[in-house]
Amino acid sequence: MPEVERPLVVVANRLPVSRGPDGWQASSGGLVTALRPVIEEAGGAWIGWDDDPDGVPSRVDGLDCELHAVELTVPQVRGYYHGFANRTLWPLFHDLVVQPVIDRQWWQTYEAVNRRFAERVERVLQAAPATALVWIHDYHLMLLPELVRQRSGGSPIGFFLHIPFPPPELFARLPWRDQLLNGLLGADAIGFHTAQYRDNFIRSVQRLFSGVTAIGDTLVLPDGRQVRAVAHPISIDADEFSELANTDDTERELAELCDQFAGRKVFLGVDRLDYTKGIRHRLQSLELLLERNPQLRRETAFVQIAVPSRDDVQEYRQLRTSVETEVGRINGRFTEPGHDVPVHYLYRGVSRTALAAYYRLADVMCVTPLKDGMNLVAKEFVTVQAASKGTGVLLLSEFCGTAMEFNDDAVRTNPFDVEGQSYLMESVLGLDEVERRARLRRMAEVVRAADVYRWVHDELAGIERGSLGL
Ligand code: GDG
Repeated sequence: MPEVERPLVVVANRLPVSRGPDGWQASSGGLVTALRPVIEEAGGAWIGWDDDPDGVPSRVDGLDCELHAVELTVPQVRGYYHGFANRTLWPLFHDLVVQPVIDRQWWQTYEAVNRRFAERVERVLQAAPATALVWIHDYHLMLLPELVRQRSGGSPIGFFLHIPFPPPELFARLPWRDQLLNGLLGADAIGFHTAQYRDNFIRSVQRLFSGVTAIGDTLVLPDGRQVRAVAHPISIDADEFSELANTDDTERELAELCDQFAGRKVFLGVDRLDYTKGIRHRLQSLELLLERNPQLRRETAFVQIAVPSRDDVQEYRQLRTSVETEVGRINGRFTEPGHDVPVHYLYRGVSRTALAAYYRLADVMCVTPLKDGMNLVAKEFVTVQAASKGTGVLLLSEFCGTAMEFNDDAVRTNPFDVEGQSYLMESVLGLDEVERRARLRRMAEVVRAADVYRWVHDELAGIERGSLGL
């Protein structure tokens, strides 16, 4: 556990709670799990946007943390969230996989909402029992570090970006590039998943601001203040996933799936339905694979879990239509009379137990994003497979953060090369079992050695050090 004695104030777009059939509960993600011990030790608060019509409670069972909901109007949500965050920043920061929309009204709303968050942070800090550490998350709140600095009374401020930071040539296309950099530079430490994203950020600062010096991972601003830009890869709770791999419930779900897919090799995809995840390219590769190999039409199954995401945004609705058209075409072309369809498409999330069972079932896990900050699905898969002595292969895009950590133990793919990817899908089926296990073991060791607890520790310690100018 990190040696943090200060109260912690986390600021993120969303609060870490959701309303289920039995009332409000803490979210099950790795970030919340990893922060729980820190918050319980030193006290803490979480500030985030509340979109529940009846409001969010100030505490929920199982999470010893004050919840502070920021209410936003419908036009604010439209401009700040659906607009600037998800249609301008998201595509720009994912290497223009689709074209970002530049809209001045959205930008003004983004600024206004960041100010609203800053006012709330100020109020929470004033009520805190001691100088708190403020930890701000993600691209929705890039102006917040500087706004908080102006009002914080000396609190250490950290920012973590969960998505890639683009190369300076792409970032420079944004009309408000200087304002965003200035906002981020209000932090004492800025965290990125990889050294490459951090270097992109440092190069952008140097390209756009004169008088900033970079010494290693420290930026010295013209007024002498120092800001650290660090690479801290996010991860998962490896113990939790290792346990989940072998519970009775997981075994039960797995037994059902094994019956359903008996005698077939299973390819698996698990993603939010997002155009960055490479789902269409993956399906096109599958189509080529089945076109070339008629026997595989009966001998393989492709399961795609597509978790609904951002369906208020036009590009996401279009993506859903094209993915579903693709699935229909493949099944229409290749389903043989008396046999199951080749593609099983689930447009929904599944329970964590079912997810673990699918990870165990998969012979080939396809994590093939066109661009992805890290990708936790890949880390979860290798952890579950290694814990259950599986022999699954990870087909991993070279354009995600996880690829930097797994090196050649994952089978690397370039998802833009649809045909090349289809040959890889074919060849991985022939990989030797001993070799597969050894690869899984090594990848699972990488995940265990740098799990989400380590990430929280490194981040918080880095923010403390940054605030002391060390
Ligand atoms: C962003 C960045 C970065 C998925 N399907 C189900 C389900 N999931 C869970 C997975 C995993 C999480 O959702 C997805 O995390 P990813 O990292 O893969 O992707 P993003 O949602 O795009 O996350 C990404 C991440 O932030 C963290 O910084 O790695 O690059 O884009 O944990 O398990 N969970 C359940 N059912 C599902 O069907 N229960």
